[in-house]
Amino acid sequence: MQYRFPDHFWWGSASSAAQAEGASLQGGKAATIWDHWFATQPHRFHQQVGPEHTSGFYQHFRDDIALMQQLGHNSFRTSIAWARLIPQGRGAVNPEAVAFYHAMIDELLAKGIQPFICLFHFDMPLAMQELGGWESREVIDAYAEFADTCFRLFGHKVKHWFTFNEPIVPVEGGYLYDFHYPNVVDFRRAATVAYHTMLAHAQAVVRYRARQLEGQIGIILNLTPSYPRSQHPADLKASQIADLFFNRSFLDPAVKGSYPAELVALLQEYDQLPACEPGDRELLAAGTIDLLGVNYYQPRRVKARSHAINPASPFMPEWFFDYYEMPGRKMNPHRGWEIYEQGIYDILTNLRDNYGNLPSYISENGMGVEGEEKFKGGDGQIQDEYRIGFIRDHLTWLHKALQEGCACQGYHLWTFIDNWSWSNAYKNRYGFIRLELATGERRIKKSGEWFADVSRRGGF
Ligand code: BGP
Repeated sequence: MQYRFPDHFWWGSASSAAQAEGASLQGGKAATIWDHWFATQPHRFHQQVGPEHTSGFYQHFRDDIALMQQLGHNSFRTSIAWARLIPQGRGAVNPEAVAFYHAMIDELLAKGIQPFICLFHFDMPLAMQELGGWESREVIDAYAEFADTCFRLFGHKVKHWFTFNEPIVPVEGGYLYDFHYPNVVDFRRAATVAYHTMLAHAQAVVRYRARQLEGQIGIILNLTPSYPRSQHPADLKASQIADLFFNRSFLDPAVKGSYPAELVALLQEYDQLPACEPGDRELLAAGTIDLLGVNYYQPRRVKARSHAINPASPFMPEWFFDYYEMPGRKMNPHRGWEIYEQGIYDILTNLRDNYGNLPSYISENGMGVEGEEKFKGGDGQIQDEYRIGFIRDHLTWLHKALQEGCACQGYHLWTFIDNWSWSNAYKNRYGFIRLELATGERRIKKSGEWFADVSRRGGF
């Protein structure tokens, strides 16, 4: 074996409640912003397929968990839907949801699979959005109550908790670039949402620690290294600022308990700072994490801007850099994303050198493929050699990082089974398992068989 991984390495995959459960208005669950947005603007969703059309984990979780066992999983991450557990966002707890999540967690444990549970994966309850979503401090308090309810109900079974998945995405999607509800484009409101999300995160961490449970709490961030076009000072500055906006805006408060001074100064200079209140600073400092989940798909390449900014245009991060297309970059042509395996190593060594080498794991990595049915073999199985290569090459760089002392404890693929992905619906398939939309039939892809073997042998 060329690449052997540590004995207790976490092998598995990740999913989320809204993308897997289905039953989006059943079992006592109330609407999220996704149910609402689809009901009002279905044309914003690929082929007008909405959040009801998932793989149906709510009904099929036992069969699906049996498949996870076949895939050699020793861990699996999903989320608890706030709007299922506490339909109005605060107040009454839904007993059907309590029963469902207990049954799901018990089933995972019975199959030797550690549940990794995230508390917010883009799925704001509509009732909370109506209060202003993350712009409202009331919603922060409601989220902290929800998180504490989860710790009280499931904290003796679940040992790995995550407050948020990719918290920057609802900021970008909902308040900057118009790809999530509520479709606002306004940087200062985006900054408020980002800031309040971290306050909510910190409150949940404080609540978790107060319960003195045996387990760890962390956050999952999509860390996208910012690579400069050249070593010219203007390109370097562009990449440093992109890094401040898109990585350090969440990484620094989560790991160090405070924001980078350069980011605060920059937002102050452009009058974009969100309002702070007494006690915020101390709360953030108390919200540092035990464990970091890293989602990594593709790098961000940038260069100094080549055109002047229209001073009358809205303030945007792109005032400080242009995107850069590197000649000869390796592409996943089925998704239109660059593939740069070394990015995983660069992230982990950065965490080692600049963030105290805190415990981390790769919580999402994966390859989306549009039109994947064209890769079906004669017997109907998806022959996804490209995905095997993708995973293997990323694991090779992860292994190198481990050899050099990085504290990375596992690798989860996005995702277990082809799933509904927000406004992209089923456009890009990512799963170890093929889902036939018409019949609901599940079939392990070639990559799933390969991964099961790697996880059982502890390497390749
Ligand atoms: C990640 C999200 C996932 C999933 C994935 C694939 O950023 O955490 O929820 O959606 O991206 O995205 P897409 O379907 O747009 O390719």
